[in-house]
Amino acid sequence: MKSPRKLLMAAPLLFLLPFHALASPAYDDQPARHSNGHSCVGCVLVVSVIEQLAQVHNSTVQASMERLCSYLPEKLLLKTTCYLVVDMFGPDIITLLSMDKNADVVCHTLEFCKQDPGQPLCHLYPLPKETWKFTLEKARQIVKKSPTLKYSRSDSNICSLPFLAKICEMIKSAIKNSVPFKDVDSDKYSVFPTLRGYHWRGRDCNDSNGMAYPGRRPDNWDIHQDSNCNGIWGVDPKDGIPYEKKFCEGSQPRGIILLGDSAGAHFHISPEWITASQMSLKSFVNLPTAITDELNWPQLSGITGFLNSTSGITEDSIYLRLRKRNRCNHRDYQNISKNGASSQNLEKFIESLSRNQLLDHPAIVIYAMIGNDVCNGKSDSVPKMTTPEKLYSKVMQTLKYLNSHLPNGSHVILYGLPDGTFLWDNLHNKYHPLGQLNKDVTYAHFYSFLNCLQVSPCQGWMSSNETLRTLTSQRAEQLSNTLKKIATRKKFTNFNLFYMDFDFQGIIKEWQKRGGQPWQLIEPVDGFHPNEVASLLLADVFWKKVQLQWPQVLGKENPFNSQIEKVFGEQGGH
Ligand SMILES: [Ca+2]
Ligand SMILES: [Ca+2]
Ligand SMILES: [Ca+2]
Repeated sequence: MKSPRKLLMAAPLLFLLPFHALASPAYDDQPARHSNGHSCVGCVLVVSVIEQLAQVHNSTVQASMERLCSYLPEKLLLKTTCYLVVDMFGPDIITLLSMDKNADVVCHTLEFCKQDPGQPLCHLYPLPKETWKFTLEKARQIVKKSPTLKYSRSDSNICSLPFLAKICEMIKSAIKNSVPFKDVDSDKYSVFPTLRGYHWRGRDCNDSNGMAYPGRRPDNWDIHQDSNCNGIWGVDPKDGIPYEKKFCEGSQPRGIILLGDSAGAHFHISPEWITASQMSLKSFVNLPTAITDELNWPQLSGITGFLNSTSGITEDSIYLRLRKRNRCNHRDYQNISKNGASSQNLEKFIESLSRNQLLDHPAIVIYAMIGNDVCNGKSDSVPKMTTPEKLYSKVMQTLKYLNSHLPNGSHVILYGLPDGTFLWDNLHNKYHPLGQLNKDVTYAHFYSFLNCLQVSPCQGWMSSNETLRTLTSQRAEQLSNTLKKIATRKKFTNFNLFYMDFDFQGIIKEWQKRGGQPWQLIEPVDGFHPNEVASLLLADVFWKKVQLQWPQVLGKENPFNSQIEKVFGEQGGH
């Protein structure tokens, strides 16, 4: 009987995805020594939440598990899967938790966490008072007697489960190709939001016509139909002039394209999903959307976001600013980002970028591989970092690709890497969302748990080892200097090239001026990514700098903006 094991794997799947994504196994050609690292993190998260829900509601573990399942939406079969898992594994978890075993012990007993020979013991919570070996053996004895644990313990692929197969395929295909799952006319633009749909690039206004898509030069001035999806088409009955010609000709429309990593795609795990004290039915409403966007929220990102910020900050994304500057730019955005992306693997998905050199408007391309060239989860982190030489050759390759694909008159801006030492400095002694209830898990604990399992998104900066943090920052600086050198020395025929520092220190100062604290700019669950506020503040710094130094990049303000608004309203929205 193999399926129960798979079912149990399915629930943590929700929580595993992020860590999978962070550690970028898709690009990992060397299998991690702790092959079960992600399962271990997922198990510890889920069991912690169950334990804390029981504590918050002063309920039994059984009731707490049912409560958690009842909160989950039915979409993607989340609720059903949860109940199946409880049926199969609830009894063991109940037995262990009611004997005061913590999540680490439970997950080691159930073998989601394993201590490989010669490897350290990985745990999130403080170790039990009795020796670990004794505690674990006792727990295993108890579970052995349990009738429910007579299944195969071999690791299996959850995607082989019939009811998860389809979801898995959808997610896998979207992740692999970075092109929309639903795209009838195959122009890489979709009418469906997630699975690389319009959350990632402008919505297709005609999904049965591959020659109608955002960013193209209007076909015959869009007299009969909107060929570039900017919502502007038809003829002004007063003078017989096509609106697209009247409002957009000479306005130099342009799109915004991001080549980025998880930070650019706005990776975000909602703290509500793991905070027992605030958990309710509302907490998981957005989980299915997030899962089908690879736990990214590009629709709220600083570069290509088009929705109003959820954080109360009033700064707009770069895309919204370009649209405001020239309404002819409506829907012309592409977020070509991937979790785990770096200069070294961009070539594997750059072809998902859509720009026709002859038919489309020029674009502003932002190259922002801000971490993964120095960040990895390996315990010997430094030798795995990209060298300046390797960076140079891959970035030149990328730029040559862009030069042969971007319309003439485009602009490319290379972003430098930040100095990530602010992560440890600002977070290490703060409580992680899982540790807030009982004041037992700080970010220092959380980081060391991920490092131990070798699934950390950035061993180099998320480490108590100051020498390692300094080395990581030094390499990041060298890589930034290499990018700067390329930008000042190299010329390309179809675009101008610029370099910009990734000024995290600058936005920290700006945030402090507004009365905020630096730690409030970092994603609370992963303790690594810039959050929505940081992303929008960075966009603000970016915009102001470009406006001041290279205004030609942004193009002119379109004097017809208010008329476009009058005739076309929201231009078909996003
Ligand atoms: Ca399409
Ligand atoms: Ca189309
Ligand atoms: Ca149009």
